[in-house]
Amino acid sequence: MTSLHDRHINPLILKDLDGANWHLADYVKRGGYSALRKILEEKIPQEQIIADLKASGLRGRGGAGFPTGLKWSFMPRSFPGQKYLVCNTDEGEPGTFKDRDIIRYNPHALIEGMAIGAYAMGITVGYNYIHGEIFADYLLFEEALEEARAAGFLGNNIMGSEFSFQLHAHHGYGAYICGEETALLESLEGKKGQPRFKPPFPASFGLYGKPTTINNTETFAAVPFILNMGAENYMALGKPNNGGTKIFSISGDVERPGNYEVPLGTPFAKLLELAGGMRGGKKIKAVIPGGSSAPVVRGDVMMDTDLDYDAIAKAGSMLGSGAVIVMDETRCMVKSLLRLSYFYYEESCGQCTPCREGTGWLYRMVHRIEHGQGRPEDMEMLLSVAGNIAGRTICALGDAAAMPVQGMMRNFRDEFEYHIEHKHCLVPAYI
Ligand code: L3W
Ligand code: SF4
Repeated sequence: MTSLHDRHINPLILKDLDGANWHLADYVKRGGYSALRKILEEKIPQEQIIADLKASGLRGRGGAGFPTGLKWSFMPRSFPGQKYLVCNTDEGEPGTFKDRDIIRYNPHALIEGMAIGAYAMGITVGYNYIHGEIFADYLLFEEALEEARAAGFLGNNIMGSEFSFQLHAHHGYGAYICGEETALLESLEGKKGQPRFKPPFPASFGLYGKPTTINNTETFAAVPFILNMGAENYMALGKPNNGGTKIFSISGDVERPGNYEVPLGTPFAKLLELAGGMRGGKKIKAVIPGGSSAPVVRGDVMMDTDLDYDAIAKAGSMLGSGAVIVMDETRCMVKSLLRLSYFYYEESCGQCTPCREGTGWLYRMVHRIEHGQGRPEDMEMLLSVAGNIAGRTICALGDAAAMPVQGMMRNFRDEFEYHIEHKHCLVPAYI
């Protein structure tokens, strides 16, 4: 799936891309590296850049929505040893496919954003950890890094200034859990990718135990645009607490799945319209608005919901990474949950008992309901197991496995009960 269409609204990162214009010269023609140049030429103070990011309202685009300016302010500027900057391009959340398009079509926006971050936090070394299953994009990103080094935008004394920043790419091997920030750091250190207890957060104990700032690809890529257009103008694109634009990866039963960059606060109905509407004119049944970890929302509720952190939370779910999975009236919710439950069972790293055992338990229960062997007590048991995973694990994968179950029980309980009672599906297509 690609973003190579022009059905965006006020796009920044995905504007005017054609698949061939990802090179440095094209990016410079689009105004690229001017934010970094201005910072270095005018010696803009580090605190000013962080203040601008805070004013822009930019929130982490990887899933948690943590305020970026605040995160950057955690980096101890006077720390005597090595500090690191890390980009998380380990995009593995089912439904999410935006970050690969950024490194594929606009890699220099990410490189410039990371260089600005490194300057603002006084960091000299950075890594971009790229998902193992997009190896061709990793190779392209390596090419973009070479272009930036050759032009003096990376390396020693960038653009003749005193600022030096070495940026390297690293590819993983496709494990979902390596997208969790501390598992990513373990993997980058060459160890098994298993999450660490937090706190301490990477801000104080990160890569090789040193202070580290980790942001998502889209977060870094937005930075040059924010500084060029001004923090207030960026904020004004969205709405308070939800500044700027967001790339939504829309998939499922829509006519034109793909990546659409729109202002935060855009109605879901408008995004669906950009994506060509429901495939074959079918009726909308359900939407998972923020990647597979987010609870499902009923289609009619979603049609009245705006795409921003607060509105989606009000609808009982989360904006997450912006992966919008649309399901039409022919979709069986039991079958959908079966697929999701298998994913988390398969991807659990196995460190914590509630997640390691609970994800398998959830999967086996949904499997028997789907296959006509469900028992009436399974309904409460599903909720009980999910409730005993959520909040009791080292990392968010436990919560991510529990939330889809809780969302399905809240919104489509009748479908599960029907499966158990009649031993087949309520949806005509599956009978
Ligand atoms: C210093 C503190 N730093 C928090 C930092 C923390 C992290 C960020 C957010 O999960 C979510 C998850 C998935 N001092 C701090 C602090 N930080 N308090 O802020 O932290 P946190 O713990 O809220 O979230 P997280 O562990 O980063 C991320 C959800 O995203 N998700 C997953 C998406 C997957 C992808 C992908 O495949 N690309 O994006 C989808 O919704 O469930 O809730 O940096 O260190 N006091
Ligand atoms: Fe591993 Fe699951 Fe525990 Fe996360 S919650 S550390 S994935 S076992």
